[in-house]
Formats: sequence, structure tokens, C-alpha cells
Amino acid sequence: PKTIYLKDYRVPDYLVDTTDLWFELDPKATLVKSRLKVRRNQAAGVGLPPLLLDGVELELLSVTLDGILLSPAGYREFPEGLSIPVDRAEFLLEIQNRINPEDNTSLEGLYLSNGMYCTQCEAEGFRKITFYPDRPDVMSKFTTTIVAPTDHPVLLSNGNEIERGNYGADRQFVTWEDPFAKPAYLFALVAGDLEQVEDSFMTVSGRTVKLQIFTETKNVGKCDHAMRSLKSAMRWDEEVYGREYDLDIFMVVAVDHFNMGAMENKGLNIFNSACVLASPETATDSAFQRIESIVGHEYFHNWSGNRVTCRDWFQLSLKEGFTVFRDAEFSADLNSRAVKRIEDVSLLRTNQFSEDAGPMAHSIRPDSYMEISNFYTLTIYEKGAEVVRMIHTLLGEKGFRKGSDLYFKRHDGCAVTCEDFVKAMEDANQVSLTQFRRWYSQVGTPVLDVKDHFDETQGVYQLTVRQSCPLSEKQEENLPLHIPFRVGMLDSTGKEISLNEQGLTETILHVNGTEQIFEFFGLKEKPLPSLLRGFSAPVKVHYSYSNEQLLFLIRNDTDTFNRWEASQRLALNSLAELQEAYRKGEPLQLRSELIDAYRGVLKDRGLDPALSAEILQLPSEQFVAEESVFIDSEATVVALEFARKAIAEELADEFIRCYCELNSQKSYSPDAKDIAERRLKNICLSYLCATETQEALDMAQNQFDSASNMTDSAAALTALINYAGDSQAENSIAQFYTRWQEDAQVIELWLSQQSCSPKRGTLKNIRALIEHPAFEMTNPNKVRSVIGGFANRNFKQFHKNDGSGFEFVADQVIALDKLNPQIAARMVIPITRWRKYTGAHAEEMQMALQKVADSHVLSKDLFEVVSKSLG
Ligand code: B3K
Ligand code: ZN
Repeated sequence: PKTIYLKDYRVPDYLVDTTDLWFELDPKATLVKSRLKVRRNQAAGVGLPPLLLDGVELELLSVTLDGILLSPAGYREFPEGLSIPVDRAEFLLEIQNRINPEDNTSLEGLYLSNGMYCTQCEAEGFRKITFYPDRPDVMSKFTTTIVAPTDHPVLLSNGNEIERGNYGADRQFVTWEDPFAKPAYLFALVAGDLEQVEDSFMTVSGRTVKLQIFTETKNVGKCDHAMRSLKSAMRWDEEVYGREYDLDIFMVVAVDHFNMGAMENKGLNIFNSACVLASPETATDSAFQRIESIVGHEYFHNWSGNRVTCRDWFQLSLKEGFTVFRDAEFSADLNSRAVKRIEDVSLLRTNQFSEDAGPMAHSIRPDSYMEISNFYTLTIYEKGAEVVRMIHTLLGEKGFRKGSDLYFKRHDGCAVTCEDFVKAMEDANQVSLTQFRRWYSQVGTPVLDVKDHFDETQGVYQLTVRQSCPLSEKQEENLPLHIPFRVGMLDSTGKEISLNEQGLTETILHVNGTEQIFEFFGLKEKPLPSLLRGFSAPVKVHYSYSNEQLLFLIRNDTDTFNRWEASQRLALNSLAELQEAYRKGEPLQLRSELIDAYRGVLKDRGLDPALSAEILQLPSEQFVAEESVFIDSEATVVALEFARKAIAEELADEFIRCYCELNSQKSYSPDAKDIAERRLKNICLSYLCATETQEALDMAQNQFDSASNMTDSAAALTALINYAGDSQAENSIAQFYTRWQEDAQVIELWLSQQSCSPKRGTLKNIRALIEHPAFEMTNPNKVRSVIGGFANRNFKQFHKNDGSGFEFVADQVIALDKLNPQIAARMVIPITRWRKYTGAHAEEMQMALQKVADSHVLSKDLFEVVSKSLG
């Protein structure tokens, strides 16, 4: 496979003004006819080069140019496309080809899911449908006719329906027209026997938009939450960004076989069922929240992605980073802002930071790739969103809005670059973001080393900030970044200190050099700094807080995020000590500060339960691992298990009291307050069960037997799986399956609960799960539940010292690659991080990876990841 470079970007030679498509659907032989009005792009230069079209796995039937059928000598077909010599600057090109949706297990292009036809074109899936200049800077107006047998009554595509009727005796057709020019990656088609849930939305200018969610009949009762979320998102985008919806209809379709969460196709969003369907009985609180945020995310793409799209795929973060930032703010406005921030930062630090430190590290605007599908990463999405958030921080709410207004106005209907986004932000605010731009091109997680000094006689407090970024072959030189560093300070009574005459207690320090000193005057005593409040930049901060100071911050900081952050640091310090003791063969003992902190949180009735829940959670094994220079997996597991149990035993009374207080029987609502209370309650239950006492397990069993919502039911089941004796655990697993076997979303949860269990998730059980009738290797959700759950979230079993976990994953990856390369390339990631492990452990991971490399001719997707990790 060859590498594609950003520096090689050239504007397209030809543009396509209109695209008329005709589909005659058939599982094995779908006929596709396309009619393209093609025009030479003057901006590309003089002369008439051959027209190059992308096409993969297509059976070409005919090519017609301005009505003249070309003989095979009139064009050249090659493995991934078609080249047609042309002699005029404008022409009508007609192509007919056949495709096989049934055999398409890559879930890219046109494929079948439970008998329903659907498409996924981003990034380069349209070329699996027909020959086309499949690149986002070719934007065209699409008209689509779908012909299908009558057992597929619902026929959908982008835009508005303009015609329908019978086609012969036993077929029907529907024609759709999308008035907005769009790149092929936003094309969509759906055909099936679907039911619909309908509602409407009145836009700010008084237009009524029809809203429809399509799904299989059995799921019509699970669409309410998505519909509510959609309407909230439409309102929010009007209010916060001044963005109105632009078509008369907005459709959402739920699909069971889907490679990712959802897809923002113009007017016809296609969703992974797991990201749209929910009811209190079947979906957990986190599923409710995920649905709200993904529905918002896809809806927001209509402006940040569709109306203004990407020039090329190196600019992916232009739409994804911005849209993640938008959906995060949407969720923060609708729920608990503090918790949303904590969750997002947690994800970033655990998973994006490790991506930065791993073999696939890239900047948010990468400069090369082999397979673009591999670059739908946490770096592009989450770090990209952090970069947009920093612009927001630097410009302020109003300035940012001025910038986004200008961006949308200037570039509406265009395919643009990250540079255009930054430029609009600059121009609207008359500021320079020259140095800030380095965030787009530099790889790696920056580190801020902070030291302080207090001059008692002068009352001057100095913060010395040094920035650095680990170098790698990806980043041989790092220039200083512009980092907005939000700080506050506490005095010895826990009160905030004014940092200037106006009494401001918080400030943003502009860190932009390698080393800088910031001074604060008129202080009576040495303050305790509260650094990087709200996680104002995606960096690591090193400042040596004592454990007493961390405890003080947990209790007194006014920045909610930093209270949580202090609890994480305190826990990490304690875990590091336990690991050290374990390595030395000394007796393990957990620090009293951590217990004191947790006790304080459990006793503080005034504290927001959402924050209590966050603070009471120990860092995950994955985060502990990410924070270590070299990972000792055994010591990591031992330390966490020991800490969990010690906390549970020490605070058992407090956990029981808190659990009982919150264990009400009120009816389910997915609002922030109720979610927080359920979360706190279930954290208490989980700690209690870690003691493995009969009393605790009885509580879990009771909750499992009587739960009226999936959050409580699933939490109880997890506790039983992880801590109850074999027969009690197995009974619950079986009972749960019997009750929910018909519900795909619940079964996905059930699968992952087992594969993530440190106890039950032994390899033997996981192998059995793969053979279970509920498992399907061609369904990415099931693969993610079992294989992904095991490799990403079952640290203990996956990292077993005999290497069996790695080999198992390698075998699955090999099998998957032949079915679905995109998913194979995702599942292999946990074994590519071998360089961070020590000794035999690293060797075993490397061997498993080598086994994948040697197994067969790898897909482009898998080849890129494996070769970069072994190299
Ligand atoms: N834009 C899609 C992602 C497509 C991934 C293709 N491999 C979903 C989203 O980010 O909204
Ligand atoms: Zn997106």
C-alpha cells in the first residue's frame, strides 16, 4: 500500500456539477447507473488530462460519453479505478456497473444488514458503489432513484422525495433530490421494511421540518429519547450558533451492522442501533447520554461538515474536532457541565495520550496516511476538540461566536481547510493565532513542568512554567506552543486569593515560551496553586503536590474539575506506592489521605452526587498504565485490587448508608440529577461487593431481582459477575440472557460485561462467548463487546503473563481482517502498544503482532497499523 501525503494535494482536474443515480436493488447483483455532468476545473490548469475515477470491487458494464458508447479501448480499468481520455472540457458521462451488497461484509459502500440495504460512504466508500471522483472537494447535486421489490417498501436517500410509483409488476421506485451540492461521502441510501416514528420541529424562522426515525418494527418503542435529543439539538444550534436547519425533512435510520457510531449523511443520518435506540428498561444511563450526544453530533455536522466540508481527508479534524466541541458543549448545557468535562478529559488522558505515545501517533492534521479509515482517532476527534476549545478560551464566548459566524458565512457550500477555520477566527477578532497554529501540526502530548517560589518579604509569588514535548521520529523538533493555562490560588484557610486589583480569582496565563516566570504580587502567605483549571489545554502538568495539599484541594478548590483532578493525583500517588511495595515484596498499605478524602466525600451531604461519584472512582488500570513510563501490568492490577478492597473495608458503613439513602424506587428519568444519584449508588454497591461479604452480595442480588431500569440491573449484574461465587454469577448471567435475548442492545451489554470481568473473563469464558449464538463476527458491535471489551477494558485477563490474551486477540484479528478490515485494524491496537511494557511481556505482545503480520496478505487498514507498530 502506498502512503498519501498532504503536501501532494492538488485541486481536482474535473468537477461534477450534477450526479444522477439509478439503483436497481438486488442482494447479489445490484445495478447502478450514474449520469454525471462533468466539467474541466479551470483552476487545475490547461489542457485536458484523462478523467480519473475511483472504483473498488465494481463490475463495470458500460461507459458512455455524450451519448456515445465507448468500446473497452476507449478507457482503461485498473484495480482501484478507471481512466477515461477526453477531448472536451464539458461532457455527460454515463456509467453502468454492478455490485454485490450481500457479500459486502466490510460495511463500507452498499451492504445488507438484517435484510435492509444501507450505505456507508465516509471516507472512501462511494467508490465501492460506482466509479466517481471520490474526494470531498468534488461537490455535486445528487438525484437518486431507487428501484426495489415491494418487500422493501421504505426507500430513502438524501434531500426531498420528488417522485414515486410502481416499476413493473413487482417493484417500486422512489426518486430523491438533494438541493445542496455535496461530496460523495455524504451520499446515503436505505431500503427496507421499516417502521417510522414521526415528529416535527419549527425552526427559528418558522419553517416546519418533518423528523422521522426509521427502525425495525420491534424497536419503535425505543425512539423517544433520540427524537427528544434531536429536537434539543436543533434548538441548541439555533440559539448557540445561529444555525438553522436547511431541508424540509430530517431522517434518522437505525442499523444493526455499523462500523462506528453514526454518519451525518445530508438529511439522512444513519445510526448504529446502539447509538439511537433506548428505553429505561433496556438502556443504561450512559447509553441515554451517548445517544443524546451522538444525535447532537450528527445533527451539528449539518453545518460543521456538510454545509462547510473538508477539502481533503487530512483536514478531517476541521469537521470532527469542531463538531465534538459542539456536541460536548451541547451535553454540558443539558446535563452536568462538570461531569461532562471530567468524562471527556478522562477519555482523552487515558486513550488519546496513549495514542500520542504509541506507534500510530499523529497530529490533529496528519501529513500522511495509508488508509484514512485508520485516522478516525481520538487525536482527530478529542484532541481536535480540545484545540477548538482552546480557541474558544482565548477568544471568549462572544469572540468565538463571531469567528464561527464568519467561518460559516465565508465558506458556506465549500470544501475548506483547518487553516480557513483558524483564519476566520483571527479575522473576526483581529487577533493573531500564528503560534497557536502549531497545535495543528505538532505530534505528542506537551508537558508543563511547574515550580513555584514565594518571596515572603516582598509578598511575591512566582510560578515558573517550562513547556516541553517528547520528541519522536514523528516529531523531531518541537517549537513552543501557545498554551492557555488557567490557574487560581487558595490561601491556607481554603479561600480563593484575588489575583489582581479587580478581585479576579482566576486567570489565564499565556504559556508560549520554553520557560516563563509569572509573578503575582501583594500576597500575605505562600498560596496553594490550582493549576490547569477545567483542563484548559490538552497537556500534562507536573507540579509536586504533597498528599496533604491534594487532600486540601479536594476539599476546598472552587474549580470542580480540579477537585476531581486532585483526587485522581492522590489516588495515583497511593497506587504508585502500592506498586512499589509489591515489587519490593513489602506488605501493602493504603495511604490514609485517600481514605480520608473518600470518607469526607461520602459524608459531605452538600456535595453534588455527580461529583462525589467521580471522586470516589479509582483511576482505571488503563490510566495508571498510561501514566507510567514503563508498565508493570501485574503490579498495576495488584495495587488496584488491593486499594479497592481496602477502601471498601475501611468505609463499608459509609457506603452502606449512602447506598440505602439513594436506593429509592422512583420512576426512571435520564436527567442529570437522577443519573448522578444512580451512579453514586452503584459505585457504593460495587465497593461493597469488593469485600465479597454475603451481606453485600445479597444487596446486589436484591437489586438485580427488583431493578426497574437497565442502569440498576446492569450494575447489579456486573457486581455479581465480578464478585459472587460461580453458581450465583452463572445463574444471574443465564437469567439475564433468557430475559433479554431478543434485544440486541442489551445482549451487547451482556457480552461486554462478561468479557470485561477480571474474574469471569478468563480466556476460557471468552472463547465460549465467541461460540455463543448471540455472537456474530460480522457484527462490529458484538466484536467490540467481546474482543474490544476484553482487550481494552479487561486489563487483568488480557495482560496475563502467559501471553494467552495477546495471542487470542491476534487470532481474532486475523479472522476479522478477511471480513471487515476497518474493525480488524481497531481490534489490533491494544497489542501494538508493546513498547511501553517490560521484558517478556513486551516480547509476547510483539510476537502476537508478528503472528498477525505473517498470517496472510493484510488489508491496507491492518497493514498500516501492524507495520507501523512493528517497524
Ligand atoms: N463522520 C462519521 C465517521 C465516519 C467514519 C468512517 N470510517 C461519524 C462522525 O464522526 O460523525
Ligand atoms: Zn463526526
